[in-house]
Amino acid sequence: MSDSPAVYVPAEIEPKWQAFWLQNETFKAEMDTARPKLYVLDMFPYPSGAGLHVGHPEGYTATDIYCRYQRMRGRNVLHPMGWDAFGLPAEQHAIETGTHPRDTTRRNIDNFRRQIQSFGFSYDWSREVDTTDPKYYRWTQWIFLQLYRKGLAYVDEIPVNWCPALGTVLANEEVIDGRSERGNHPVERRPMKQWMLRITAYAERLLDDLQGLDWPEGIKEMQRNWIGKSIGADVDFAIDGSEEQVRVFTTRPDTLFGATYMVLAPEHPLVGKLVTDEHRAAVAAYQQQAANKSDMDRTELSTEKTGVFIGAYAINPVNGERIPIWISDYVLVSYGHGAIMAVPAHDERDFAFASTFGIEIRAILEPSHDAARAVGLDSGELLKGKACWTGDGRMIRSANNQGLDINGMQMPAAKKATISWLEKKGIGKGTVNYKLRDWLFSRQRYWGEPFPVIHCPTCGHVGLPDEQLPVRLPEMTDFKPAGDARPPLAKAAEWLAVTCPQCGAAARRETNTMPQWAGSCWYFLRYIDPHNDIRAWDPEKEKYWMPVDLYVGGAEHAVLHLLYARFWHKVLYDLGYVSTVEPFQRLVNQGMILGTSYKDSRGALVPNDKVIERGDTFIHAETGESLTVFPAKMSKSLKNVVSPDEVIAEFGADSFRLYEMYMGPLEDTKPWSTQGVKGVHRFLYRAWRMILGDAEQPPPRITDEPLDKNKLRLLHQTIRKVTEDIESISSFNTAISQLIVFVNEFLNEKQQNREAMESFVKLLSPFAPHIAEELWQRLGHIETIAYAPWPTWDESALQVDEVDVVVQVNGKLRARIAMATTLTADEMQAVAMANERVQELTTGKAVVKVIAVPGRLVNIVVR
Ligand code: ANZ
Ligand code: ZN
Repeated sequence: MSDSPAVYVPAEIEPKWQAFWLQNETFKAEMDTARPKLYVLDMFPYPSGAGLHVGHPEGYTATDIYCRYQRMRGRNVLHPMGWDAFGLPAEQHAIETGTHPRDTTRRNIDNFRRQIQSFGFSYDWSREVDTTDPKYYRWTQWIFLQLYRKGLAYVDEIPVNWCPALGTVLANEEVIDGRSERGNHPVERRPMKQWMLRITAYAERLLDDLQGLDWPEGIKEMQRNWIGKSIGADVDFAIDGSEEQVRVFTTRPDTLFGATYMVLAPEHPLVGKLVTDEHRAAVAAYQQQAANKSDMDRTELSTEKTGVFIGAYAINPVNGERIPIWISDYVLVSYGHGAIMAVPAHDERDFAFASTFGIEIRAILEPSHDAARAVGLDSGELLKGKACWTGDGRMIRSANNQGLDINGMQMPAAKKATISWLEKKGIGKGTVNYKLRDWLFSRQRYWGEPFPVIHCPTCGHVGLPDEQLPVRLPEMTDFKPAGDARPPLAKAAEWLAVTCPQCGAAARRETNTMPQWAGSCWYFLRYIDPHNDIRAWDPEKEKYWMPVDLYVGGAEHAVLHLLYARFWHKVLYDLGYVSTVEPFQRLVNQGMILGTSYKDSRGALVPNDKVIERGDTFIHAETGESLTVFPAKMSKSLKNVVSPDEVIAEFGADSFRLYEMYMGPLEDTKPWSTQGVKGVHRFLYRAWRMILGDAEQPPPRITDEPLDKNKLRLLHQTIRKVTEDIESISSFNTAISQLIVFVNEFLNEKQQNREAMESFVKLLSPFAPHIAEELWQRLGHIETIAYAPWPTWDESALQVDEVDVVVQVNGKLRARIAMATTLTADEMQAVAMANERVQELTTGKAVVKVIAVPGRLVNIVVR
């Protein structure tokens, strides 16, 4: 072959095979009910202007290995890729430069596609989706309408972060200490009409169904915490001298006898009614101050407790005591009922508050001696109101003359007894609360999906009929917000005007757009049937391909994306559009890849372009000071971002892929090292040389002559190890180690066994597919290796021969032990020393010398 390089040159083979796969549609997936399917999904990227970073190919390589392996095992594999392309950066770029977000997005997608294809991933490119394509978002809008018609989408007036200086609403992440992250301008909370999705209606199912998922336990736990189910009770408190009542939610109804005051959220609707004239001014001032704090800051345990007394008193229903009512920002208006009964002896935040304001602290529960001792609690202090105890214990001081006596009970029994007493009296009941809030689903942005909803003066909100989809984004050149917190779309006058589909009156379109999460809530369903213009997807295809069997991506999506997608999926399930309750059966999180950074002796960070390598040390280019190396998150400012394009140009895609998998278990955080890439590159070079030779080494003769026992065993060990490691998904690194051992053993032979070489190439192919295709072809195959049958191992070939080894102590025969013929002298010695009889004779004595003759004898000399 004239175009055959004598040595391994990735640049000469990789683009060739990538073109081959694309032209031949090698990885095109077709529904085939005769074959078992496998749906393997990557979290599709946001195509940023910066291009791919080294974290992307980590997960993509892992799924690619799994897919290529499973195809060779005969599975019908669906493995698609697409673009999550709506979002803020393209819009900000548009505001700064006037470039339309669509153009920026298109350019970035082209660059991402080029980069991803340069890795040789086995995607079915005919299924590519782009969330910003009207052909795609038509169906995002359609799903929204399904939610809307089911009563799961509604408009509510809720506080948003409004920045007057920037003239825009900011996301929580964009606000730092009450000021805008960009520009440091003051931000205020102001109520605005927003679209909300009723995810809370699915809280219980989102929680329950986690059970059946093959996900990392940590991610499940994060979802559980996010949903935050609390079991407790609602209790109604009468107000002294008023008809009003205040309802509180408590997880500790057992502590009612210790409730010595009550706290309302500053925004609680009853504050205005209950406040006495004397306290009105102070209360108003406090409310003002609380309005500008985030919920996060307010509930922080460590922050100092603030608040004011409003002059009114509630009646504690268990003992009739008057307890003062305060407002404080540690009580959130959005949780429970926005009001609490405060039990300072048994709740940390209440304890801090009561201590600050001199309110009575009354213990009503005593821990056991052991429990108190374990944390150094002095029970005497607790009883005197000088300490707080949040654990379990025996109830004290907790009885009234109206049929409630929980003294002596432990917490669970006391809770139960109190709840049934409250229920009998009609002043409370057992309830469940969730931390999960409804999902704020509108953004005041241009570059997002328009809502398929209009506002009619007579009909109110009207969802558009399906025929009117998609509602396309209007052409605009000015993407700045319209001022006064109105979104940019409010300026598209022509686009805004519509007729109401219900009554025909002149109406206006909704000007908010959907958040970036929308498109990623269902993209895995569109991949199934991406070109369908009649439906979002075909039900038969959905039944065949769903659920996603394996989903790989970063742990940063542990909660929001994965929860939102599960929510939509359940709604679609209830409507009969999908056949599985959950979308993603198995989830694996890839770990972060860190860069290399440097710091000087004072601990100051030194950007990488100011560092010079001197042998094994690193010095500051300007000061000459020697620097310490440490792994750190890759960042532009540290100039330690590794560019995939450069690594591929230097070492090739196969080396890149192999290196990222060789760095360690998939889930671990790992530091990048270009030295490491060199190492695996050398391995690939040697693999090539093993089969085809190179400039110094003539190609071996490929024969059918049988392998000797040791080589045969190594071959079968390698097949087994690589197979099992790929199945685990996590330990690709040890599979690669085994391939390296194989090459070390087989390298430089004048003659190679065909079956061994072909099996090796197959085992290598999921990891390094370009070189594998090339070697496969040069071994005489015409078809792609992508569907060649995966090799299987033979248990009998793994068997190790054993011989009886004679074990002597001081020259006398003491034992005969069966040992594998493959053991080294050291291993034989270890086996001999572990023998019971030998131990009897050697313990307490000094071992002077050990002689081991492989396959024959071990002699131990002791004194
Ligand atoms: C009395 C009590 C006594 C409480 C005690 C706790 C310990 P989780 O578990 O997170 O659901 N709470 C209720 N509504 C609140 C609100 N809107 N803002 C801030 N705190 C609120 O927490 C439930 C507990 O948090 C409730 O139980 C209530 O305090 C408080 F020894 O009631 B507890
Ligand atoms: Zn109308």
